[in-house]
Amino acid sequence: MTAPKLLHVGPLTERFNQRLAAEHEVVRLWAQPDADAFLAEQGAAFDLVVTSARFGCTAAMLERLPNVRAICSFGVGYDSIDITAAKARGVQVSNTPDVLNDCVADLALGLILDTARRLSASDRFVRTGAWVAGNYPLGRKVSGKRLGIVGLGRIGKDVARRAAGFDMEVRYHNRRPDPSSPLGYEADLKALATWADFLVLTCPGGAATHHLIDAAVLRALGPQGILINVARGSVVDETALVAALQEGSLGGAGLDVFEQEPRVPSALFELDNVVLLPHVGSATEETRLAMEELVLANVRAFLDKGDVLTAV
Ligand code: 8YV
Repeated sequence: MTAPKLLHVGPLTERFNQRLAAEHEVVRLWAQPDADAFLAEQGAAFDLVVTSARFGCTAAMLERLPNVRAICSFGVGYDSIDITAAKARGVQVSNTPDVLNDCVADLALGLILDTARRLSASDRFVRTGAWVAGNYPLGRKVSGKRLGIVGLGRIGKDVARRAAGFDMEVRYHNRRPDPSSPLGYEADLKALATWADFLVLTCPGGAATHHLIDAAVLRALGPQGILINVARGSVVDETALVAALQEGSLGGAGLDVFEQEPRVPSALFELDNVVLLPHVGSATEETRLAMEELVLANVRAFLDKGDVLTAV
């Protein structure tokens, strides 16, 4: 019997790329001179796809991989993978849930503190020598404020737990109330935004949440309100966000994700009440290693026992 063949869509760390290739027969799609031509000619040879939230796996790609039976992805979000196409063909899909909850929740709190207390902006103030000419303007208090969470999943709950340490009052919006949560539920997203000082997005990306945060929600959050996005750029209407920040109808924003990564609207570079991060929610040594281990464990479990460990 020939060894199962893995298609590795896009590079992760060199450590991961090498470990995967040491354990399995792997072809690196990104190393092919013409990926489309390669898939058209050789796609039928592959049994399993290894990808990530960034590189995904579209229905068109899956069509060129008629013998693939599993997609193992690095990352918790799977909006870049065509789950419907995969399920229709009986292809298993795994992601890397839970191991990144702490780091993404930590980063959400970091963005709350940074936008409200202007950490990055006041660091720039010191570095550029502006301090000698006068004091930095006042920021806004975090402790005791109202925190609205959009998407109370595993990461949202970890944000809520951390916020309790800052004596924050927390309410959330989901499509349906979560009976396991003691937190206050708000069925109306605009009402949550009106109530909240900080609105933190921890919902999945994809069609169901596309532009959920539109001009009306931003207006409801208001000129003192701060939007924090550690979810997906697609959840926010970025054009409306830029306009709200420019006209001052929104107080500030802490953003780890954008609609067209790695492109960030240059209008945001001009605004000091905005903190811009390059999608680093899970990007710590510890968490990325745990995510890598979980992808490898999913691949092994599928090849040895026929089922991935953490199916989406
Ligand atoms: C990673 C992420 O940056 O887990 C996710 O869904 O967005 C991040 O943890 C991403 O997986 C890298 O491709």
